[in-house]
Amino acid sequence: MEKLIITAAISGAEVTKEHNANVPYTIDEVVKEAVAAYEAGASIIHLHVREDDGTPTQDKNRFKEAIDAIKAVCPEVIVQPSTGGAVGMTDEARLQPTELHPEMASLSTGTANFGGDDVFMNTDTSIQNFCKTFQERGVKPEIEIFDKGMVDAANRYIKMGLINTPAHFDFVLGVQMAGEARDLAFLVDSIPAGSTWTVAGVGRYELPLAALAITMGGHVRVGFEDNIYLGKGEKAKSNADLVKRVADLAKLLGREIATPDEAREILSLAPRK
Ligand code: KMH
Ligand code: ZN
Repeated sequence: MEKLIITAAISGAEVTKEHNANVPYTIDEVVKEAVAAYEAGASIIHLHVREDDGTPTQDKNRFKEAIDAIKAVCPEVIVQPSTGGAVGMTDEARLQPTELHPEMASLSTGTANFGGDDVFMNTDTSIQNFCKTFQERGVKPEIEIFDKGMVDAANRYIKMGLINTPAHFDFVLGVQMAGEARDLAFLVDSIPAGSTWTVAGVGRYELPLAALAITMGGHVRVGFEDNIYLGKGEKAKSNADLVKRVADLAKLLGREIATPDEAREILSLAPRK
């Protein structure tokens, strides 16, 4: 089985210091969390950025500042900016980090309910525009899947030539679609042969889905964006705690951890210059 890629989604846009005081807002906090996650075994940092007061932003200068600061300490790590941003942001705002030509960025292929009145909106027109922008800027999408219809949509965009293959999927389970074993199996069975996939289990789904992905040959995303707890009522002190737990589990199950350069090979990204 190929080595395991661990992604650390260190900050998110919706989780706050009120939920867990260790959620990073400032550039220094972001770097500290990214470096600790990398040292614990993460090869990809899925990145949202905030103003110092915690307000989510897609400002490309803030992304550049964060990415440059992370790369100054960990030149090898893959930084994957979000183009989901926060609920309610415009497409124009959300696409800003792709102007920096990152190796990868997240791209959702459908709309999802985020609880209450919050809707993470992605119309067909928007998605096609996102896909074209990714292609023009040479950015590989991590296709963020919140339910099965989004896989079907992604498969249509692939057929239309709007998403290059081999594609890479991230199944974010426990927001809209549940995260039981059968849900993951259904999704994995629905993506094109030759694709790679990772799973981000939200809340209580994080650890069981990580165990499944490790044994099924997929990859794993963890971090404060998805889950702030290590155990019932026990808040993680750092994203590194959550990464380390997956790395330990992988070791126990006999799966080696990929370095960022090995992750680049697995994901068909260009080798690092
Ligand atoms: N914060 C959500 C509105 C992504 O990063 O691409 C969108 C999100 C998905 O987190
Ligand atoms: Zn995200």
